Order: sequence, then structure tokens, then C-alpha cells
Amino acid sequence: LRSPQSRVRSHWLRPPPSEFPQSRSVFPKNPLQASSRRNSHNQSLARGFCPTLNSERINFPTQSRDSRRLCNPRQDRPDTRLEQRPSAVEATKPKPRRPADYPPNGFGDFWQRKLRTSFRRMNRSGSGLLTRDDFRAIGDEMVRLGGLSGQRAEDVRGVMLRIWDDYYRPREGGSGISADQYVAQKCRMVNGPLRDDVTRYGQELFKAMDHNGDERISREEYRIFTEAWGIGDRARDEMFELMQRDGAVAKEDFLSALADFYISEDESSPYSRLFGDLC
Ligand SMILES: [Ca+2]
Repeated sequence: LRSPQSRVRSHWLRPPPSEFPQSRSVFPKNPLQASSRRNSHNQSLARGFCPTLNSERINFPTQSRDSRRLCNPRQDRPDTRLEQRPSAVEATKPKPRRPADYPPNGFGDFWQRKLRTSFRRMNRSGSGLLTRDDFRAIGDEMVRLGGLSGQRAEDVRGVMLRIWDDYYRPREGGSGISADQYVAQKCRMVNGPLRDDVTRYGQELFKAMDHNGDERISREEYRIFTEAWGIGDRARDEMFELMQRDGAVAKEDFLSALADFYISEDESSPYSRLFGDLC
């Protein structure tokens, strides 16, 4: 008689060749059998079973890409084809350009319409004469809509008044400028100093828009800016989608859009509506 220990040991010993069970090849010779196994495998996948995981039920949606990838170790890399495909909005985004890269401006009618549109947005009083009071009113409105107080409120008001003093105040005297004077001023500058000024002007405006100082314009901050300037909802949503990345607008994207608006004569540019529908 064999002791219990020897029986346990014999269980792990390799049996003689004659005692091998009938081996079953994983590659059946019969093609019908192979086809049957493939079908069974596919049906298991369709039902959400994963044969390589001991047939446990996987609660993935039936036939989802994820379930098939989990069940097939060869497909261990995620499918990035959809992620690489640009969205419709991404496809219409113009390539960022520096102000100096634009060709000389010929003062065309379309470009002048853009300027008159921006003039109307800034002329909050609607008097036809752009004055310091317009910029004070815009600053006050941005503070009110943003619920700002203290130093931050003073900073926003200060930026708007500085924009008036540095970029719009008539150097020849007088309390304000008309739309014609505004356009004439831009015609004198667009092929010269405006190429630098538009970046500095945009940086100042960005400071007033960025209420929490994180160097990005959130959707809410952009809403406050457009409401204070009288820019319509449709243009607001369209421009934000064009400029945003990861849900907010970075400074370089805003500066690029602003430069396009003030310098480009391209009628197909989507940034033509940065200050709302053209007048
Ligand atoms: Ca911000």
C-alpha cells in the first residue's frame, strides 16, 4: 500500500507516456471544427463574455470597442482615430499669425466696416462721438457684471481708461473722436505702428477680461466682456468656440484673433465678427 504522502507526490509526477490522455490540439485539423470554434468565440463576445477571462460576465455594452479590445490582447492600444480627427470648429480655425505677417492693408470697404462696428461697440452712449466717458461706462459695466469690488474693480476701471488715453484720445485736442476720425486714425497706423499697438492693446484688454487673473478667459468671463461691450449672443458663442482650447481662451489665441480683426482684409475670416455682427 502506498502512503497518503506518496499518493500526493505521485499526483505531481509526470505519468508514463502510455498514461497520457488523448491530447487535444489547439489547432484543429478539421476546418469545420475551427469554424465552429470561431463562431462560438464571436458569439461569446457578442453576449459580453470574455473567454480569456474565465468566461466571467463583462458589463460592457454589447459589441463596444472597449469590450472587444479587452477581450483581444493583440488590440492593447486605444483607437485614437476619432481623437485625431479635427472637429468642424477646429477645421475652420485660422492658423495663428503675427501682426507683422499680414500683407499691406489697402483700406478696403470690408475692413472699414469692421472698424465702424468696433467703434459702435465702444461708443456706449450712442452719441456718435467716442469719449473717455464711454470707456468709463464699459469699465463700470464689466465691474458690475463680474461682481467685482476693491482693488480688482479699480484695476478693471483703470485698464479701460488707460486704453482710452493710450489708443483713442485725440492728440490734436477735443473731447472725443467721430467714427470717420477713428477710421482715418486706423488708416494712418495699420501698415505701421498698429502692428505693434494691437498686441499691447490686446494685452491690456485681456487684463480687464481676466477677472480671476489665471491668464485664461473662461466662458463666464467672456460673457461678461461681450455683454459690457454690447456684442450679441450668437457672435459671443461663435467666437468663444473658435478661440477656446480646453474650455478657456489663452492670451495668445485672443491676441491672434484681435490682430486678425484689426489688420486682415480677408472677408472669409471668422474673426471678422469678434465685435459682433458687422454694421
Ligand atoms: Ca480667468
